[in-house]
Amino acid sequence: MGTFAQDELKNVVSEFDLTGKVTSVTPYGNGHINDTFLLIMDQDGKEKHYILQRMNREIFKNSDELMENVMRVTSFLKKKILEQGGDPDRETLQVIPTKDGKDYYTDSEDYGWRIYPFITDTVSYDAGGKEELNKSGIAFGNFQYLLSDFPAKELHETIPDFHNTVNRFANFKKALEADVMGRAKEVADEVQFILDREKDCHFFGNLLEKGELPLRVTHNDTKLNNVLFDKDTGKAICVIDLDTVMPGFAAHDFGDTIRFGASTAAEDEKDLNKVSCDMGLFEAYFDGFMEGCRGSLTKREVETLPMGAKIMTFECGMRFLTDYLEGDTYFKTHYKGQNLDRARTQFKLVKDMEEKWDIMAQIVNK
Ligand code: ADP
Ligand code: GN1
Ligand code: MG
Repeated sequence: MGTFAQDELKNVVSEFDLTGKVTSVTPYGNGHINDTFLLIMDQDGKEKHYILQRMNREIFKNSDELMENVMRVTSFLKKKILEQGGDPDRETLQVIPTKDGKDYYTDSEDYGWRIYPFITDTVSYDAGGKEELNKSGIAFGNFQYLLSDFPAKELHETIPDFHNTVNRFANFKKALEADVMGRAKEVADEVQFILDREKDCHFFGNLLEKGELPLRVTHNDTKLNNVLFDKDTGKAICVIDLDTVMPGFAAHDFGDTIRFGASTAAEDEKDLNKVSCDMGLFEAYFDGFMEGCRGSLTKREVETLPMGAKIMTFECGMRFLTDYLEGDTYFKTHYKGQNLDRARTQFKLVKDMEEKWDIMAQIVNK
């Protein structure tokens, strides 16, 4: 993350409709996209926590549209949660308005900033066991279920072609040909791995064209650390990071958690011997996801879940390698070569999933 002066951060906070005094603003979380801070305020002697975020304007080109989506989705969810007797203060993000009633504040460099109440007594995980995977499956399945009658046409496409794998492949090839950093020579094996699987990129697009799969309102970034767990009950209570809620495939939401959460190692693990896709975690997430979706998935959708896991992992690997070739301009990195390490773990996972194909098919057909 870039460096931010405390005064600058405090000035930003002063633009929002919040009472009290700022106690501290410190970098927070492990997201790869936005600049996220934990904001602690003293409000009449009470300590209150918030999440302050500077939105990534290089990635999300239109903050107005992005925040319009977030407002639409969060108010829709709030209504549904209330109807079901839940607690919207803990089960959905809510947006703190600025003093002049806007959903976000634009600074002098044209960056958009937003504040969410911090959902207290929760924790997010970068790795989990069966219990966490199962619970997060229920949460992401339920998220999709709650949004099943959301008017999808009202959503802006915050990142065009976000999970268009064919497009991601084309972008990868462009980056490879341009080779602006001179890094292509280091990654010949990874390049070949991708080229060998070009036909897989067409899988979901083809099924959509043939009318075999429905488009749903999906989250599109179902990483395990994009769901908050209640510290006391252990339940996954709130799905966060709503920047990419857009029409998509159920299997993509399923697959993206498997890619990250069912891996036996970190996303940037250097020792590939440690990296595999754990079938126990796969099954735990599958069971939770099915429970959360409450029977809303078609038989064909369920059959495509293993492919969702493989394609999301493959696509993410391609995106990491593309970013490495382009000089690490998209994902936040903390050391040189981190995107390459990330790409390698993804390809190791893809290979492992290919070897475990029958087990995955058996689990989803049970
Ligand atoms: P990014 O798009 O960069 O991934 P996120 O919106 O996912 O940013 O936020 C980064 C991290 O901040 C999350 O993984 C989570 O740990 C934490 N976080 C975000 N919003 C909240 C919230 N409202 N309450 C508690 N923690 C939050
Ligand atoms: C990013 O925002 P975050 O860290 O939850 C990315 C995802 C990738 C993921 C890889 C908007 O997710 O698509 O799968 O990194 N989000 C965006 O870890 O590009
Ligand atoms: Mg995130």
